Amino acid sequence: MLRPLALSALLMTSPVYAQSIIVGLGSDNFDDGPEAASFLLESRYDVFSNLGPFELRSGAALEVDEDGDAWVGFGVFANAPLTENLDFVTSFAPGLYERGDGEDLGGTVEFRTQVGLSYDMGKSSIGFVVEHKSNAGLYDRNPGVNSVYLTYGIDF
Ligand SMILES: [Ca+2]
Repeated sequence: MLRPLALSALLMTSPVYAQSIIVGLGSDNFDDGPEAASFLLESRYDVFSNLGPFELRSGAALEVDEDGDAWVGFGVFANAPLTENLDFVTSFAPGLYERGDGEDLGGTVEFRTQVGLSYDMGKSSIGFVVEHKSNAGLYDRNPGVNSVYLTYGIDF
């Protein structure tokens, strides 16, 4: 079920559509175990609005980890400058989770919330994000899972 969605996410991350692409390497379930190496791929589109100090962008995200768990989502990404080059970043994205051999998160719909920092290097950026996935009680079981990523972004 997730394969067409994953393919769509990959197409959406095409430079033809995206303003920037972010790749990340990290750890799924780093705090609770079993931990798994995880890969992140995201796209960001143009700023569609501002909210206080935040620039708001829409974007797509795909995560696949070592134990075969996958999540794909689409949501809102916000960043606010802390210094000339350093941004506070946060995002919220509803998504779909397909369990491999890892955590049973309770069901397919899982919401991802991120906070982190991003350092702007002109046409690229490096960052660090911590994230939490939860189904917000849609299912009987909702253990949630936390992940961390180091990220590298390229602007087009
Ligand atoms: Ca996992």
